[in-house]
Amino acid sequence: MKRRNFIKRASLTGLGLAIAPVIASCATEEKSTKKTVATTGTTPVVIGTWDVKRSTATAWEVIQNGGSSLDAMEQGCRIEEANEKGQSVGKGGLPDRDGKVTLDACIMNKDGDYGAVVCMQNITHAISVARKVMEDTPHVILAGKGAEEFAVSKGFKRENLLTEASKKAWEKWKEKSEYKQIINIENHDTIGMLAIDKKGDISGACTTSGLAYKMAGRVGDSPIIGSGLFIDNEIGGATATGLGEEVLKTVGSFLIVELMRQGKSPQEACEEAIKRIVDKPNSNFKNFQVGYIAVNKKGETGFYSVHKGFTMTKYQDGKNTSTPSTHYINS
Ligand code: SD4
Repeated sequence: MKRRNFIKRASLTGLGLAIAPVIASCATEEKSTKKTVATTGTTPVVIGTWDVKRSTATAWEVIQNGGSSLDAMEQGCRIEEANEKGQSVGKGGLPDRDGKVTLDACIMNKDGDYGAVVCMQNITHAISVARKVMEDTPHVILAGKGAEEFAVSKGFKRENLLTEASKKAWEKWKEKSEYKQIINIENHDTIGMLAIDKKGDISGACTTSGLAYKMAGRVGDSPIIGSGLFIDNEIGGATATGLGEEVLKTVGSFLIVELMRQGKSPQEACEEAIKRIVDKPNSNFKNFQVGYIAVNKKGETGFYSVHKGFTMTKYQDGKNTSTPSTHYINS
């Protein structure tokens, strides 16, 4: 039954009296949701997880030249994917426990479209393959061999992603083969990026080689919509880094966007999402890191993590800066 007809019929009965306040409050809620949406006057902004100034600068330039936030996200992530020194993204990423580098990535545009690859080998620019999945296939996720073959069919070159440095690190790890979560306190890791372009449109992207020495076939939060990344062009976007299992279990990025929809600032929403993780029964949060960054439609940003050591890079008003995050554990 259409809402208008339902209201009309309900008002002919006693039920009408009972539900009138409910309908009225829904209408107010609808109004107040819309109030949080600023559609004009947004200044462009680019943010990224960790110290990724080269990526944010690249994305910023795309936007300054009139490019879309989607192009900016792809170009920004490609910088880190090609950076062999970064051992958690693209080429040079640390392998799984069998010595294979497997990549996860996703991208999301202003229209709520999304594309991802999971557990893909031998292709450096996972983010660009994810974009092709979004734009050139009827699907949203391609995995493993299928993703790799799709990439090759689109002209991507197969490459060995295991660099000498990452191979050495893996060989050293194999001496003990001890698997424990590493709290990422170095200033570089999985890259998640969010941007608003000159038209005020928001896009996001996230790319990673996942956790070092993970089990073969393991997929983290980074390529999963709502967990590693979520965009709602009316509200804002969020992306995550850290122990993906914990982000997945709380659908962290979607949660942050929904909290912003309810009126929370990006900072408050990131803090609440971290709190959901640490407040879980038997949460082992002293032993893992999770960090979130978020932006709302007005271009306001927020970031927060469980532990010290997380940073966010932001390019806005012509300035490219990395800032240490505030964190839940204060020791
Ligand atoms: C994952 N979230 O695969 C990624 C890894 C990461 O900082 O972000 N590390 O779980």
